[in-house]
Amino acid sequence: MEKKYQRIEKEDSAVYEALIGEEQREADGLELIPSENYVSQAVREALGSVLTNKYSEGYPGARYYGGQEFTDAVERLAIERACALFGAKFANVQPLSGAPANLAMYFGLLTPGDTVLGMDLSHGGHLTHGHPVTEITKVFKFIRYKMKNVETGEIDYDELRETALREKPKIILAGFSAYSRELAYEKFVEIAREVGAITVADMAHIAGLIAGKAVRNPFDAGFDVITTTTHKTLRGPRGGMILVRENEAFIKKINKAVFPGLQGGPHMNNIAAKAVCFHEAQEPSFAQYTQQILKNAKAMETVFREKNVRMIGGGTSNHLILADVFGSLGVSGKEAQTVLDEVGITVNMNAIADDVRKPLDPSGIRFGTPAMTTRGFKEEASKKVAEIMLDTLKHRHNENRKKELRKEVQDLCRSHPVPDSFV
Ligand code: DSN
Repeated sequence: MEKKYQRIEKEDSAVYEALIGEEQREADGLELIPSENYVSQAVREALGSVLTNKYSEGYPGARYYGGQEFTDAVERLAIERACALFGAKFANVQPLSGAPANLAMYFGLLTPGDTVLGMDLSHGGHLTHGHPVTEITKVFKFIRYKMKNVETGEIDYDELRETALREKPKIILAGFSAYSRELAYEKFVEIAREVGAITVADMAHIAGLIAGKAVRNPFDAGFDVITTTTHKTLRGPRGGMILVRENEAFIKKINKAVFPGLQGGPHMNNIAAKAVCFHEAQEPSFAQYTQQILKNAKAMETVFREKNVRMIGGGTSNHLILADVFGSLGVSGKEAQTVLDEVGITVNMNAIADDVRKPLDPSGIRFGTPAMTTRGFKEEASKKVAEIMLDTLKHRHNENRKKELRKEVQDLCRSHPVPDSFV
């Protein structure tokens, strides 16, 4: 195998050691954080390209600095491919990540003081959907909807409608970072039309699943805007994006909010990597990959159900599972995360709906299948991983058993090496 990071090794040993350490960690451990994935070598080449040298404030054909023939070409490609992939008329590919994409969407579409109706964080929403700790809540008013039934994951659409009729939000926001079921997008659109709100879906977690048609596209139900990251199920570089289904006035306002409103020069190396990832996501093999993500999550669900572990939403219809390990196994989310790390399985502790425990030591763990599916895991191996997880939690005080389980994880990793190409 070609030796990696040769120049860094020669010139900067401290950084080299960190890079090699992370290479090893990713190869020898199982990554189950549902928002993480492995990118292709092609995406990494774009990220490491000369485009990192260039300032390109503005948009293709309308930049503030010279020398833009190649940056324009690459950003146009990224926009065209994003639009084709998601059925959008317009795209802004400059947001640096998901949080900046949501900020730009809010500032583009709202006036200070306006109201946004989004999903409660503890019921699966996201910090950027108006959690009180975020600065954006000083500018806009955020109100919440929740699940009606935590055991099925059903959203309380009646309450959502009543709240919308009473509070007259300007945006109704669908989307989540810890919710395992599909949303009834039509209901959001119906309620939004009744109150004159714009519909926005933050699909950061499921963008790849939508691109691969493994789950529904909110645009098909009439959503106006989608915000997303590009590095989760979509398997691209760390970055963000905003898509507009058809309203030209919306994209004009969003473009102004991204630049010059909130950001400076776009990261053109990153935009090139987004273009590469969108190209990869157009391949038929990508659709198969996204179907397999769902099959693997279902396989893990089966094991957790057989062992009577409570799953918020009752299981999964997407790539992730949120398990109430404290309620079912008497082990807190933090302890579960730590002990799973010891055997080489990375998950994250996560609050469950209306959690009585604290965010830094909640009741749940959140895990998912995008990264392991990239490594070629199928249903049987996924079940094995779920069994190892539960075995580890059960024997968390037994050092010998944990050593054996660590070995099993390593064997699984060695038989499923991280690939570097997907086309
Ligand atoms: N940190 C991401 C996640 O893990 O879901 C979202 O911001």
